[in-house]
Amino acid sequence: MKIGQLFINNALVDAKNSFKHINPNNNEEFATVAKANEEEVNLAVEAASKAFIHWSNMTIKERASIIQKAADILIEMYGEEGQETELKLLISNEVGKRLPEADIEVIESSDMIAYYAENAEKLLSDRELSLNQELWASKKSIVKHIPIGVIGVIKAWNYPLEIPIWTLAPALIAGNTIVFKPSEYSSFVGLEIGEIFKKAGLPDGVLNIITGDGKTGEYLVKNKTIRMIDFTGSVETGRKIAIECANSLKKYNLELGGNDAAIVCDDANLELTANGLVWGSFCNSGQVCVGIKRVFIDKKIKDILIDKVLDKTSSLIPTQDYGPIISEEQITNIESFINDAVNKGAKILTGGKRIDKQSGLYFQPTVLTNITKDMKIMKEECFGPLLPIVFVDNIEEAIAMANDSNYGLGASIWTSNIEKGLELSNEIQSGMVWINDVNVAFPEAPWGGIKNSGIGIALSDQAIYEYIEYKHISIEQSEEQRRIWWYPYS
Ligand code: TXE
Repeated sequence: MKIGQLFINNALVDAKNSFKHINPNNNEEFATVAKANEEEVNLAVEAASKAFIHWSNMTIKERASIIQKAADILIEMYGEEGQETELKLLISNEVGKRLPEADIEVIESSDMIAYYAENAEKLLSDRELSLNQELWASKKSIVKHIPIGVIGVIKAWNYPLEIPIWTLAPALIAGNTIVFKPSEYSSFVGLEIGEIFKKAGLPDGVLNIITGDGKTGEYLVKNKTIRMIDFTGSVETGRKIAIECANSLKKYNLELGGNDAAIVCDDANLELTANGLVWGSFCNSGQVCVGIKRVFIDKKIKDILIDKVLDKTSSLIPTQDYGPIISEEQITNIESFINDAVNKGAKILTGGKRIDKQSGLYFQPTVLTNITKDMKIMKEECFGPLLPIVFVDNIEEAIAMANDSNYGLGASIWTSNIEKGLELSNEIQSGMVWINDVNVAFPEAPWGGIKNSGIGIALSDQAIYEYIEYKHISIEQSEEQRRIWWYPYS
C-alpha cells in the first residue's frame, strides 16, 4: 500500500501525521496519506519563498521552456488513446474515474500547459502604452507584469490532474512560486504533478505539494507569506477562504460549485440530446462542477425524449460505464437529496439506490420527474448521478426557472436552431453556455461562474493576469525644468 509523504524543495519528506484514503472502486485501503501540520505547511511556504527570487528573475522564455517540458512529459505518460498508462491508472484508482475519462484528462492537461508555454511571451512581455499625444507628448509609459509571490493553491478532487494544471501552468510561467494542497481524495495525483514538473526541470522549491485535509488548507490560507489563494471547490469552503483572505488582504480566485441547467427546445435533435443529457448528468458519476444538474424539457417532446433518456440510463453498466462515488459521506448526501425530492412529490423513473452487490461506493444513475422548485435538488448542488427533469410549456419558463438559482457556473441549450441557441444564451445567467454539448474546456476560452459559482476565471489569456500584479512606469522624456501641471511651479 502507498505511504504518502510531502513534496518540498523537489524532495519527498515525511509528515508527522497521516490519514487513510479508501479506494472508492473497492472500499479497500488505497494509501496512507501524509497530513501536513501547520509547521510543515510553513516549511513548504518557506521553501517557495526562498525559490521566488531566482524563479521570478528568470526570463519568461526560460520559464516557459521548462513548463513546456512538463507538457511533453504528460504526452509521454499519456501513451496512446485507451492505453492503461501508470498515470491514468493512478487517477482511476485514487478517485474512481473511468479510464476513458482519465484519458481525456491527461491529454487536455498537456494541451493546457502547452497553450500557456506557447503564449507566455506574448501575454507577459512589457507593454508600451500609446498615450494621448496632445496632453502627454513628452511621456512614455511601460506596463510590466510582475509575479505576485508565493501562491497557495487548493483544489477539489474530481479532475485531480486537470484542475490543478489549469492554475499551476499560468501561475508558474508568470514567475510565482507555489504551495499546492490537493484534495484529501486525490493526494497521490497531486504528488505526481510535483514529480512531473521536477522532471521538467523546475528548480527546487518552486512547486511544493503538501497533502492533507481542510485543516491543512486552513494553515495554508492563514500563512502570512502567502499573497494569493487560488481555490477550486464548494461554495461553502470558498466562502470561508474568501473571508480569511479578506482579513489579510490576500488576492483570491474562486472556482466554485454549480447547479447547471440543461434547456431542451422542442426542435432539439432528440437522439443527440438524449445522449448529451445522459453523458452530461452521469459522467464521473455526476461529480462534475458543470455537470447537468437540472433539466428543463419543452412538453411537446417530453414522451419521446424521456423514453430515450430512460433507455440509455437503464442500460448503463456499473464499473464498465460509470465509476463509484468518492466517499460514503457523499453517497449519504446524494440519498438525502433523493429523499427530500420524493418526500415533496418527485417520482423516480429509474435508479435511486446504492448498488450494494457491487464492491465499491456505487450508486445507480437516477432520473426523477415531478420536480418542483421547493426541492433541495433545485436549489443546491448535489454532486451525484441525478437527472431531475422539469417539463415546461415554453422556453421562457425554462429560462426563468434556470435563472432562479444562487449559482451561475455553466448551462447547456439543446436546439437545432443555433440562432435561437445564441439568443437563449444571452438570457441565461451563467459564466459559460454550451450549445448542443456540455462540460467541455478549452485553454483559449475563459472558464468561470457568476453569482455564488465563483470569483475570477481560469483558462484563456485573461487567466494568466489573475497571477500577476501590474506595474506602470511613466517616463518624462523632455528636458523642461517645469511641467505645466506643476502649479505654482509651472
Ligand atoms: O470540495 P471541498 P470537494 C466544486 C464542485 C463541488 C466541489 C467538490 O462543484 O462543489 O468542488 O469538490 C479544501 N480551508 N468544483 O468536495 O470540500 C479541501 O481539503 C482551506 C468546482 O473537494 O470544498 C479540498 O482540497 N481549504 C470547480 C478543497 O478545499 C479547505 C470544478 C475542496 O474541498 C477548507 C470542480 C478550509 N476551511 C469542482 N475546507 C469549478 N467551478 O470549475 C476544505 N478545504
